[in-house]
Amino acid sequence: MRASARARGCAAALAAALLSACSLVRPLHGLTCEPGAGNASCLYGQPCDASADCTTAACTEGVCQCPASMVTIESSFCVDRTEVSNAAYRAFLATRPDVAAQEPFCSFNSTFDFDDTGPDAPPVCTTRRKEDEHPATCVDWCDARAFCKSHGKRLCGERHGGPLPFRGGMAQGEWFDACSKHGALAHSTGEFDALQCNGDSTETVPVGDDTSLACEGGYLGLQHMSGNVREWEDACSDDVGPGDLCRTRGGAFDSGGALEELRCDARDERERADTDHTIGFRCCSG
Ligand SMILES: [Ca+2]
Ligand SMILES: [Ca+2]
Repeated sequence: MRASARARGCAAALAAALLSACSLVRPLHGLTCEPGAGNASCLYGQPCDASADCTTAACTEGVCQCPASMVTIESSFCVDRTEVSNAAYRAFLATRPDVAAQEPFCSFNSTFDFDDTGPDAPPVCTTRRKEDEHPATCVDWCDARAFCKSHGKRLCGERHGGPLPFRGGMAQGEWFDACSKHGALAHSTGEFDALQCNGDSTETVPVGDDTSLACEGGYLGLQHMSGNVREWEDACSDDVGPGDLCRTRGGAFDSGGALEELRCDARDERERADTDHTIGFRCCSG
């Protein structure tokens, strides 16, 4: 039964011409798809027994697919429909995630909490929009990484995972591909849509949901890739610690409507430990 389910899943994947073979090796991890191993070794379209088998973070009817809360990009990988919300981030905090489980370059990060209270919090963070539906801001790069990891996802970076070269071209990687519809769009909405997107204001707007199509694009279902909050990406200058520079993408509400800042290929560098009311994130998988 299980073997035949696998066979069906594999056949479906092949029939859809999603991937060249069911034994495809994950490019960056050297893993071969092993349904049932629970080691996130199977790519989009490959067979699976459980979601833990999939790099996409979801196994549906025996095939690795993108979760409903993500958009499928070119039958290859998955990107969160929206920026991560305060509600989602608070749910993560409620699980009491362990800060000791971070990589050495994040060992400085002693808390995953929002940096919006107490005497050391940046003033702009103490006044950030904290409602459930607004984006999670005032979290550093390591906080964002840990959140994504807790969901079987990752910060968007190289296709199928791993960091992008910090000094490499900006027109590459999962986040850019999603925002630009694989290079076809300058902004996620094509021409920047100043009415629908939040690129010239004083605060965030809600991240959006299935009933709100505000600032939708590059691919259908994605929202606020241009503007609202700039988004942490897995692209850092070094693997040392809090002072490493890491990229953010897409511009934010404080971009003053500057089209150059809001482009899919715009670069904005912030320190890994930086927290700001203009910086949020979303996750990728697959
Ligand atoms: Ca932190
Ligand atoms: Ca954004």
